[in-house]
Amino acid sequence: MKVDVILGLQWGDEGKGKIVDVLTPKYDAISRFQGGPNAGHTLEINNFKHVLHTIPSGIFHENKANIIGNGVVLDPIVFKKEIDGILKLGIDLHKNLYISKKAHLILPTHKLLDAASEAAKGETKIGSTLKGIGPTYKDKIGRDGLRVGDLFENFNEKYTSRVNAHKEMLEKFYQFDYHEMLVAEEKAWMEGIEVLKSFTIVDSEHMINDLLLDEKSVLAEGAQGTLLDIDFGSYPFVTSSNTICAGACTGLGIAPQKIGRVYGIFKAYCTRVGMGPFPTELHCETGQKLRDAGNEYGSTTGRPRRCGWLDLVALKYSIMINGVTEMFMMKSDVLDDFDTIQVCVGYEINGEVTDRFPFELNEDVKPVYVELPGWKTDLTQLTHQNEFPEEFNNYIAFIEEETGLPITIASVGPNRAQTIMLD
Ligand code: 2SA
Ligand code: MG
Repeated sequence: MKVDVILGLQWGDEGKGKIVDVLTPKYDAISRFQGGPNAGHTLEINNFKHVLHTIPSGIFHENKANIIGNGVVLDPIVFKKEIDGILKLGIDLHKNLYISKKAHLILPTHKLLDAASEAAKGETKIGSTLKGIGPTYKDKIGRDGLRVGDLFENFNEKYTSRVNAHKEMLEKFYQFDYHEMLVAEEKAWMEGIEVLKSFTIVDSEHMINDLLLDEKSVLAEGAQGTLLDIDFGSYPFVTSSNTICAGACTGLGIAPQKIGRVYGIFKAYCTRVGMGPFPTELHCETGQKLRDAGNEYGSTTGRPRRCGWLDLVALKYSIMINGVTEMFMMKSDVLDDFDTIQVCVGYEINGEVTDRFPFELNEDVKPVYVELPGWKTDLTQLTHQNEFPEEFNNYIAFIEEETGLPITIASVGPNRAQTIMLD
């Protein structure tokens, strides 16, 4: 068996949580391979909305293994809150949640370093979610990180040594006053690790490869999106992990030939939360209309998301980097009320039009649009492809033709039921 991967082709918030939940019945195990509580995966079940940050989106189905892989960075405070929230729904995850020994821990001081670093950048800040993601991955790559597996041996010593080093940085480098914040955070953190330790901590790379040998199917759930990838995103306005398909190999410990299908998820338009370039962004009323219709506010931080038209230059780049095999188009219904819809098919850079994603997306990059007629129909009530208005079919066909890939799911609303399979 192989691992199928599901990932975002834009700047995150494409609707991965919903789709993982829809696909879960087909899989035996669901795993997260990168990122941390900067992710907000929203699931809406029977009109009840739940946002997950660290835990894989398969948990609302029984008898599925949910695995937090080695590539993830885990904050015990957020983890405990998530577990408590799910427990309130009557679901105890102790039997079907597994955590990699090699996943790195977000320490309370990592979050303070994130805040200090963003404050020091001023105008040039990244727009981080301030969950400590960057500083934790910095320590991981700098070979100074603490892992879940470290909780069981001489932990206090290791913890104190790391935290002291961070304190020195906060004081000397950033002149950041952390004392009060740290006291409160440390208490919650220590409570969090007790909850964490009550779960099954595993060698997740062995677990996943054993599952494959046993003919079990595994779905790898990406977080954020391809255009936020540390290598291929709009650096430095990116997150600190590999959000792309290759990240599933390193973040789970599976070989490239064990990757099966690669599901690429995109929204029928574009959004971005945080700073950084966004060629098709709309600063006008149309952008606000998209934000209102799509309820585009960050599910982790509540920040308004920037909105714009679909960008096929960026989408094709993401497809290439990930080796996408099929696409799912999300939030199609958000475009229900537009007379015309624009799609970016090229970038004009210094008078020349290209469809290649450039090294830098600066103000010289001007989107070239094709205008398509809107469908002016309420898609949310539809249940089958044969009910689609002609203009919506044309929109799908246009994207398929431009990208050379099939769109196999069109989502027309937040509920599980509003997921239409296409022939
Ligand atoms: P970070 O927190 O240091 O990784 O932030 C670096 C950049 O990555 C962006 N980023 C995200 N973009 C979209 N969605 C994300 N998750 C949340 C959501 C975000 C929220 O689902 O809505 O609630 O605000 C996410 N996480 C990180 C971030 O905006 C920076 O541009
Ligand atoms: Mg999100």
